[in-house]
Amino acid sequence: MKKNELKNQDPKVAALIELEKKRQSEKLSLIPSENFFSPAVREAIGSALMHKYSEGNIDKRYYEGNEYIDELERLTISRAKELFRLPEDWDVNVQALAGSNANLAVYLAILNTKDTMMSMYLPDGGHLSHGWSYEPDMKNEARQEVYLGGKRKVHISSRLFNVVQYKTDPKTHLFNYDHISKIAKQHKPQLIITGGTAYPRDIDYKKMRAIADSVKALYMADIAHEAGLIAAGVLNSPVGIADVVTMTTHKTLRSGRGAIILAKADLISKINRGVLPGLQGGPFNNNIAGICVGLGEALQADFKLYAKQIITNAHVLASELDKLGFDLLTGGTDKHLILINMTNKGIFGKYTARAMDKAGLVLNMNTMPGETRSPADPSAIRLGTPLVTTRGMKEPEMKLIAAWMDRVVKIIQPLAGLKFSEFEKQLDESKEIRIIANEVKGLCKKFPLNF
Ligand code: DSN
Repeated sequence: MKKNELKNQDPKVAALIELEKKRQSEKLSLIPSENFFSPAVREAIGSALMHKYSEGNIDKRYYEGNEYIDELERLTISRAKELFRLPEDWDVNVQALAGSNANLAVYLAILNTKDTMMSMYLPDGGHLSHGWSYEPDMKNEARQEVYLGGKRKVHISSRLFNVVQYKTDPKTHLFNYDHISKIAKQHKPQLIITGGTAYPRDIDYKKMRAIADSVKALYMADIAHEAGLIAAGVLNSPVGIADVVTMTTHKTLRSGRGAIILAKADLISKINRGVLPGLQGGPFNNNIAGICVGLGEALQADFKLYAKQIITNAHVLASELDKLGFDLLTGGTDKHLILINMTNKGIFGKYTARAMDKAGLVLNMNTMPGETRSPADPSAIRLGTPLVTTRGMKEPEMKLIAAWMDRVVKIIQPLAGLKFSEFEKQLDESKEIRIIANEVKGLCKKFPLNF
């Protein structure tokens, strides 16, 4: 390949890539589901493996020429087994293209249409692929103890299955296992699911197992957010406790985009058929190579230090924000993510998230337990520490981030009543926001990304 091939052939795409690299370099991603991959992971993802079709499983492909792909998939599976400390009778699928596909493949393997699944209510921190349907009357739903689904069947899982969703405790916003158990006994689901995107606390997988056993349900733990922390042994692991564990590979696991499914071997063979031909065509072998390299990195001793630092950073950030009067849901965090109810600050998630972004602090608006506002303009913001920790940041930098967030909120509080377009205009004209953005950029320069 000639030097600057992309730039010469397609300068428009090349320019967009350069702009995105600059954006990533000069702003801090605090989105808890994002991370930054090593050059080795990125090299594997960009490799010749992307050209190969390999529908099927190891040694049983529908296409010729898969001798090296078989070796790669075998190696990836063996690293996943080691990293997640799999029991002898468990096995692995690494072919699902994304977390939602991984979850759907599990449903295809173990449920019949109209079966009942029980998962966490999405505004409380659950995930779309756990049967989400939306009910526009959020205020009424916020008062109910259990969610039986809304009018808009948003995710395909809500069209295929009967979905019951448990909520967190209305006061503490923590899992109330007695309450979950009561709902399970009432609704007798075939599948119980834990996991999601915005629950800041660890989960007692043994209690969930007992609840599943009490109603003879299978139990799936979706650990997409926590996979790296669980692999490193700094959070509880559901492996060997749940029947199935699904995860994405690009969050705390830092292994490029994709998904992994872990389950007892007899279930994995059904799940393999759920992935292909149930849902997908050929796996993305280049992504599997990225996952393989990332798992290799996660098996090194320094990954445990990284995982510990993610949590230390989240604790420091949470405690600083708490001191500054931010209303932290559940009072803090056990892991990498923090959820903040912005109501007491008089400015909600959408406005806050956009203002933070203009100041170089990239996070996202989010719903929260007891949410009464629309998901398009919810009450909360969500942030986390995986990517800033990858950049090498530690406790002192977390204190800086909290102080910048406080300054941004003070700047925008008087603007809360404006229409969003007018609000954005004011942000663009704000000298104070520009000053913070420059300070953030200065910190980013000290912790560069290895492009
Ligand atoms: N988009 C992911 C997250 O941000 O948590 C979940 O799919």
